[in-house]
Amino acid sequence: MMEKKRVFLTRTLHDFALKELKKQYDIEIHSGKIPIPKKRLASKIKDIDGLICFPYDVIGRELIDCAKNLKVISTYSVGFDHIDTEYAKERKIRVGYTPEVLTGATADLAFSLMLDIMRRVSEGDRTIRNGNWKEIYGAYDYVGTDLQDKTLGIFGMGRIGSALAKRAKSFDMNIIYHNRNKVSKTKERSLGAKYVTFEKLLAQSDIISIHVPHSKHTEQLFDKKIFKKMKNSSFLINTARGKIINENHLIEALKNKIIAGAGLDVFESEPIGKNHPLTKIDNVVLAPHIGSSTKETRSKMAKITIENLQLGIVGKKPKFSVGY
Ligand code: 8YV
Repeated sequence: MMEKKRVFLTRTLHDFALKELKKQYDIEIHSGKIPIPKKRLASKIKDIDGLICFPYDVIGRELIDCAKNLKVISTYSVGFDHIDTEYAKERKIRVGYTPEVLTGATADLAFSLMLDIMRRVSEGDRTIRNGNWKEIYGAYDYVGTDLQDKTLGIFGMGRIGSALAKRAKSFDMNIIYHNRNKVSKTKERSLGAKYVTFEKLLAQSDIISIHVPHSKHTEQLFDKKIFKKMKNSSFLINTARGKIINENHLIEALKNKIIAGAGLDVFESEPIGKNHPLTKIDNVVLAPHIGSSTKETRSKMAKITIENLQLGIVGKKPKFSVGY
């Protein structure tokens, strides 16, 4: 009998997914410290045929070099900035990822951060919980900002950016976007979105929502120079990757009211604790990296992660494949 192929998971997945994997492969799941320590992963990757990983597992060149039989890296994420995909390709290792299924959930979260920061929902929740709601608010108290008629600037008009535009349209917002390439005229019309340069996006938006991948081109792109180009009354939303923003500069910009507020689901280094400087600022709403975190979406992601692995492990192109 042929020996079963070996698959290693850096963290557990849904029961249905494990059951499916066990039918075909010899699987091992890391338990204990998350993320898996580098050394442990390096020793595990040696003899496996397939790897299932997560965005906090750094799969660099050195680690890939430890692999002798690896055919596929299947990440449980749409982002793949944690994987050296160029080198994986060179080594003929397929890389699978999970776009599409998490588009709606992530756009919903971006929208809820925008609503929350502009209408001060979490801030109000803190006010009540801290016992600071002493009298009914009057004409000038606790005012937020309308979404309707405001200009939403979408930075990155891919799947998630487009889904956000669709939502914003029904809230009567004006939508502008910046992207490496303009989207088709038909798509622009259906989304009611207008292409602008990056400079115009910064200058005209009342809210900027980030939907680009993290790469060497976008690393720390949003820094103090950029914040100065944004309106003082504007809000910044980030559900993409924390490293796209210079967090220290953002903290300064929020404290000094260079911009009005921010809604963040991602951070330079995660998780952040209760003493992180961002937790001391009122004009920011924080979420613990939950963009894709709905029951429905997370199980769809597991299904695709497995499908990608099953294809890649026999040398086929994963259903959603990076590079080749
Ligand atoms: C995480 C994400 O994968 O898809 C991405 O790129 O960052 C998230 O969906 C998820 O939180 C599991 O860690």
